[in-house]
Amino acid sequence: MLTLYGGDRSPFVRRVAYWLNLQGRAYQRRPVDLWVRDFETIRDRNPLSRVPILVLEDGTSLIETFSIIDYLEESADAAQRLLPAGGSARRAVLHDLALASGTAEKVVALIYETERRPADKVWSDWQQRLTAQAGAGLAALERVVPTEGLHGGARPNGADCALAALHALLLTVKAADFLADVPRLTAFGARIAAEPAFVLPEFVTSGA
Ligand SMILES: N[C@@H](CCC(=O)N[C@@H](CS)C(=O)NCC(=O)O)C(=O)O
Repeated sequence: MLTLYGGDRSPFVRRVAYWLNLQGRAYQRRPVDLWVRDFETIRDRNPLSRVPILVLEDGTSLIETFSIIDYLEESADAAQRLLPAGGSARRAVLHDLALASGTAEKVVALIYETERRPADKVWSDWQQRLTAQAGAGLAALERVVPTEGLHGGARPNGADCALAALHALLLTVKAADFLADVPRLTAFGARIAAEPAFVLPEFVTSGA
């Protein structure tokens, strides 16, 4: 069986988990503590001690969300794929997926800056830069988040996975109230949380 390493606070782990669910793939989940307990032991799966890691049935470890998604798309039947096969339709979904993923990267960096660093070592200029980048990403996403239904229309697509993962992350941020400025994403997040594939009950709620 496939094994997904990482906890539900990580928007990258979440994106992979949603993708697996939507493709109907069986997998087990392994939350990790990257800060203390598993920092060294996880290195034989990813030398960077980073999640997500997807371990295949033959023991191969896949790292980096985009590479994991590439594998899931490439190895799925056409009907299970969450990205259009090619052309402008594929580029459009990948654009919105990348924007949501890049925004999540900035929010994660802000969380590291404000929650991981000792308070007397927080660099406020950097914090402001990250907040501005995340805010600009969110403002751009507000223009592409659907006002009703899903990004993928009748069926969730890869951009829905990235948007849902970003929304879930924003619910946990202490440093800034991003959700106040993104009503469309907020409504979308509430809608998509009702979809069975987007419910991750086994995940721990606080880990990376
Ligand atoms: N570009 C990577 C980012 C993964 C990432 O930053 N994961 C975080 C958890 S949200 C992590 O493992 N952080 C620990 C670290 O970077 O030291 C991907 O998409 O897989």
